[in-house]
Amino acid sequence: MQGSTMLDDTIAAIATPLGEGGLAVIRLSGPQALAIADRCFVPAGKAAAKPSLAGTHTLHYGHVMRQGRPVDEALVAVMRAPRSFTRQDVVEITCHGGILPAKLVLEAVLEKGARLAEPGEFTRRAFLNGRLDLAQAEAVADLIGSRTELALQAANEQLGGKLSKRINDLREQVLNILAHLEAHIDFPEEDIAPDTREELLARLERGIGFMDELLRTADEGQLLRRGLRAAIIGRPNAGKSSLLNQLLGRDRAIVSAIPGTTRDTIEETANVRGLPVVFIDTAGLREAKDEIEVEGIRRTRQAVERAELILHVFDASEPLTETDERYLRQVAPKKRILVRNKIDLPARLHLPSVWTSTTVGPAGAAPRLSAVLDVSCLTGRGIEPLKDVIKELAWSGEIKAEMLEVMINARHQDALNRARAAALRARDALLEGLTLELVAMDLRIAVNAVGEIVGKTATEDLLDAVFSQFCIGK
Ligand SMILES: Nc1nc2c(ncn2[C@@H]2O[C@H](COP(=O)(O)OP(=O)(O)O)[C@@H](O)[C@H]2O)c(=O)[nH]1
Ligand SMILES: [Mg+2]
Repeated sequence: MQGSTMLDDTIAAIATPLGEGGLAVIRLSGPQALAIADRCFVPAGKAAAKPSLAGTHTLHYGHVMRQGRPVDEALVAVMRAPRSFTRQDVVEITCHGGILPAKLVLEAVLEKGARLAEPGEFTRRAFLNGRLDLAQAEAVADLIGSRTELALQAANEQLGGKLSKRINDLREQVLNILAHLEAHIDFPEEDIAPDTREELLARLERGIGFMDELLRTADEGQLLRRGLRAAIIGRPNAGKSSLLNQLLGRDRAIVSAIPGTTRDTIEETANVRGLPVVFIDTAGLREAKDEIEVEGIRRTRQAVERAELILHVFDASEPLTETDERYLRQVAPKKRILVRNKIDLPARLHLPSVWTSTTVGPAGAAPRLSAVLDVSCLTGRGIEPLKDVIKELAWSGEIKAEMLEVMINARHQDALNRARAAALRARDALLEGLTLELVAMDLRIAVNAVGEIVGKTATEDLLDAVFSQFCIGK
């Protein structure tokens, strides 16, 4: 069971990634944190204080002991409640960063009475003790997972409470309207005055308008968090692997003149004008000659299906082939960039205009944005303009600072959509002069849904869903 209802026990976990490194940190939180540290840590020096006697925010050198033997030398940091991340007593033991030292230090504290923490349980305690709201807690995970500085900036804004403030304001607004209505429900003989009704409607409209504004940041918020998926496709030898290497700025994929060198899909994230873009170098969609290739092609198909952007690479020194055209047709419904590679060589490629005009799709299908660019993966020419186009197609318009402040995630989007639907129903009911009870009911749904975002109205299930996505030790 998650620790939400049992803040009275003491949890422990390794807070650093598993593996060999310079240092590892084992974190403890709970009423017994200091007592447990006393039982397994021997401070060096005669005058040294035990953790339970140490002042808050102090650091102590000594040895972690287990079954009478020293496990490792360590630095112990003591942070007393409420001045800690969880607002409980927290002890952080920094030891050598091997898998075994970290594991044995953890064993030692578990043997002395701590319980192994669940994923995200430290942050969950910070939330339950009012140190962070739910949107801020999620920002901690975003911060850890951020892959570009822009994503980091957005996570920091959310952690600082910018989104939470706006959500709380919105909730206040709707609550206010609700309070007004409820006053009228309590005195049904006094019918709601027409100008009051107008005023409430106007306020409700403003609230809905604000929800719309927030909802518009959802796509970009997703993009910053998980990155845009861009599949690099094209016939063998067109220069797909060379393009991946150019976009990453390093040699990641094997480049060779032998067709079919790339048999598996390779995924790498690059920072493109501040956006994390996951590039997928594919094995090509040609007919397979052996089993490995069959699997490679299956993965390519999957990569293409999941991609939000296609980079279709052509060899500009060769005429268009039947294979090129087949690919063109296959990915026609997708947002794509046609990349004419090898422009350092004499040009022999002619791309029919049906494929190069910007919004053409196959008959019946929705037209999709596309662009055509010339590059040379040999000289690097055209790579920077290509990055500009990728950014433009992924993120229309400028990346504005105030947008970063409120970049909502999928959970917020879902809650806001429910809030918006309820607010619209309330507005229509008010317009149609339906009973105020009905209006109030929908407004209450809206208030609760908005409250979910910051965790004001949060069920155990919701908390489990949010915190289970964290790593252990966070
Ligand atoms: N001249 C020239 N050769 C290139 C260029 N890009 C790639 N090549 C060569 O084309 C061949 C195939 O490249 P590769 O990236 O492995 O193609 P893939 O099969 O599509 O992944 C290699 O010999 C590359 O050196 C380019 O811009 N100019
Ligand atoms: Mg390749």
